[in-house]
Amino acid sequence: MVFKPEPIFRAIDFLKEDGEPRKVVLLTPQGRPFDQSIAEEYSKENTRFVFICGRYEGIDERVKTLVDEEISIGDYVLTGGELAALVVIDAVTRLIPGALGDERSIEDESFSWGLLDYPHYTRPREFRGLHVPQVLVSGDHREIEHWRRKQALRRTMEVRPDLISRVKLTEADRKILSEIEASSGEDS
Ligand code: 4GM
Repeated sequence: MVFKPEPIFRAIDFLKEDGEPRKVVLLTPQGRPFDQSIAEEYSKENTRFVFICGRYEGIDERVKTLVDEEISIGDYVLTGGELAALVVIDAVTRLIPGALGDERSIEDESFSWGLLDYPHYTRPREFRGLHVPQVLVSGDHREIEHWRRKQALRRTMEVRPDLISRVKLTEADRKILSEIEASSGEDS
């Protein structure tokens, strides 16, 4: 089953009656692959968004004349575009200043941008025989930053090596990467 054009054209016409500019996004498996950089881009666009969500096999091709951009959240098919729209809305709104309280550390995110996150630990220092790594309780902030960057680089290398090539690595990063390679197999 495919959505016919008329209800979607009417809905968009209705939304546009107030004359406010809007960016119209269609969620579809054929769209531009959604990622953090698109989330950043959208969060800075000072406009309203309309998300068109198809169902089953999609929409009448003519609906695309209403669309500014087609987005896909991943290489799989959903029964409807609604969950894909929610994913985009969630990833974008958390980047809008004030949308989250102080939960997000901009400094932290820019530090690890493009890499996977480093491991996090909370209190207590020991839980059921599982210990927080010593460096994190040392109070040595330079050592802690180094450890975190190394963990982020290591995880990314192991799980998503494709991401490494897209990150701007510093000299210090390259040094850490060679340390990781040299000690592969060890536990540090
Ligand atoms: C076809 C055309 C998005 C199917 C438009 C939507 C997966 C995604 C649908 C549509 C979807 C995705 C509905 N399935 N990967 N199904 O982002 O809205």
